[in-house]
Amino acid sequence: MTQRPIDDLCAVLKTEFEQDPRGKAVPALLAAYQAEHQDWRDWVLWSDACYTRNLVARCDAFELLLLAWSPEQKSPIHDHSDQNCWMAVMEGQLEEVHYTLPTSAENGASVLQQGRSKCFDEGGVAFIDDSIAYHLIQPAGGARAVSLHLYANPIDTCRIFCPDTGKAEDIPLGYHSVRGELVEAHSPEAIRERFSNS
Ligand code: CSS
Ligand code: FE2
Repeated sequence: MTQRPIDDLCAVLKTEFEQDPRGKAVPALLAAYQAEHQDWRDWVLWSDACYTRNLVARCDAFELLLLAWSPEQKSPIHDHSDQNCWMAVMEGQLEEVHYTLPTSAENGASVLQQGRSKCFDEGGVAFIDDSIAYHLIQPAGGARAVSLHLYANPIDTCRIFCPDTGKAEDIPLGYHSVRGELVEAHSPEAIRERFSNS
């Protein structure tokens, strides 16, 4: 694999997680990469059907993905499988809406409560984990957007929630491409195998 600035970022992130599993330096590292480099653009794919998930790198400690959002393409409300999630805005603007799941008094049913909404501009870095909230992400301002997501550890499945009933469902998280190559069918095992020596 050719070494690119985004690979240098991965190497630095690896060292960072070895030294500090909480990843204190991650927001600054992602912001500095966004400010200085453009090579990520080669690996961003667009789809009319949904936002795309494009894998950059994966190891035991983390995975790094580029997500490409056309206007109107929002994520479902979802959790992060007990992992940490950082999101750096590479292009455009993204809105994050928080949701919490209190148990209602009536027959134990759970309804989602909408929390704060926040817009992140180019260069901004968001952080979330399940103790903070669940969330949905969508591009803001009617323009497309690209974000760089760091999940520590990698997330292969997450829970998504119906906004009206709070009903949860587990879904697999696939990749549309890996380092610029389209992936037809995603298998977590195949991806793990491919990145096992990186
Ligand atoms: N968690 C979503 C994006 S919003 S953080 C995903 O990885 O598809
Ligand atoms: Fe998320």
